[in-house]
Amino acid sequence: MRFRSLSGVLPDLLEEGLSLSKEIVAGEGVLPPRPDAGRFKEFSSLRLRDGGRDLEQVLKALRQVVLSTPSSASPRFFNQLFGGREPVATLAEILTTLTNTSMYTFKVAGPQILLEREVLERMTNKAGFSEGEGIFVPGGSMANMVAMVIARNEAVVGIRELGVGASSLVAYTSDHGHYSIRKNAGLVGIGRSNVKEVATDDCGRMDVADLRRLIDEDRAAGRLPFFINATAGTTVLGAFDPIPEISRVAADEGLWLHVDGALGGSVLLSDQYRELLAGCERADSMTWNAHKMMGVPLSCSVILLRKKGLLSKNLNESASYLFQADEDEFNPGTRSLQCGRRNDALKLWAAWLYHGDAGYGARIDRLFELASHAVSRINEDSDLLLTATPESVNVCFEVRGRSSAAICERLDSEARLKISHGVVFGRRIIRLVCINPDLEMSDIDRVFDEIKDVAKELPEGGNAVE
Ligand code: ABU
Repeated sequence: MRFRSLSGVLPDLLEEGLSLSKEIVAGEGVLPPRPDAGRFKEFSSLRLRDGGRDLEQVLKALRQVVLSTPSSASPRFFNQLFGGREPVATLAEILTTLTNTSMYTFKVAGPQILLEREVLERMTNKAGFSEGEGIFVPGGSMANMVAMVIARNEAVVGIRELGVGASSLVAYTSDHGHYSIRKNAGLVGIGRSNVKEVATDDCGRMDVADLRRLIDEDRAAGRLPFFINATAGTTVLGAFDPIPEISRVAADEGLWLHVDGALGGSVLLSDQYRELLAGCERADSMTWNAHKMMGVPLSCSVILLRKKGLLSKNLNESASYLFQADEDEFNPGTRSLQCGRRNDALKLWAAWLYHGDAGYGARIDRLFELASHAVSRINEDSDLLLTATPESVNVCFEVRGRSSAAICERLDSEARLKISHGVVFGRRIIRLVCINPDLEMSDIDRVFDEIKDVAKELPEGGNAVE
């Protein structure tokens, strides 16, 4: 009864939701105080119990939680590789929840399948995979995993049916590549220790001579190289591996080339910066996260394949209870990682429909402008030390003589900035991610003002990491 009576109040709940949403947006200029994780159990109104609660209590609890959650659209949020808010995509995401479909069949999802195809076709074309295909997956790590699985299956005949057995497959990624490459190797039977880390140059780009050396070494030892991951936008420095040179190695050696463009895939939309991904059309697969530089709500990730048919060949299963109508072409469940699959396409399609390639290109260019302003601020301040000349939107630096970790921790605990630190070249650095195009240069200036303010109050500290 309780469930039935509730369905009639949805319009009222949506009104409440709208009012709360406006409150969230209005309050984004400041960050909420950092909650004390250890005190959660003290908030009895948030605890689950045998009986339910009335709607008033639930709305109050929701309000409490949401308003104390940091918003990644805040001008004080620089912590991750996403930030800001794309309004049209946000609306589409809310509507996605209301239609609450699953993207496995045309029968169930109808026009959403066609929109997904439209978006994927645009993305495969942008990547230069004119005869390719793609599918939405839950995040860049999963996109990288699909690529690794397909590469593995293509490398060893029968492996999908018989298992990995005693094959000694080896994958390569740079020492600045994303951790998902190693993690996925552990998940799909390759083995984490069979991911070789290739050295990088002083901008964080893969050293191709070292890649060749490692492959030769592995072949001489009787191992089976099969997969190279080239990163387009490394997690900390935002560096782009040299895809043209890496693709020559892949071609010479007969290896699968994957481009992890989770962060940097979107530069394909910019006339000014597309060159960073030159050669990606020669890759076999590419990860592209639209929830990063394209600003679409999390998550919005695709895996793109140069050759059509590989997704179905490597992921299809028959399910007579599910695939009952329409051609497989219109039933993406025959080529997806998941069975039930949320609709991540509508929000991207809606935002792209609004901005077009041109609007998105301007967005990407703006992010680079913000990053360039940050670099100027660092270069003109003798207290600050730039880690490397950034290739894209991540700007890494240190405050001389002060611990980067302590600075970030103090800024977070005082709810002044959300900004993270990382380790590159044996030093712990602050990573400023310029991913929100709505920011002004003054927002970037404030980052440095806050950082210097906090640094003054901290004792001397170093950033060398063993
Ligand atoms: N996959 C993205 C890594 C998280 C971050 O540094 O924002």
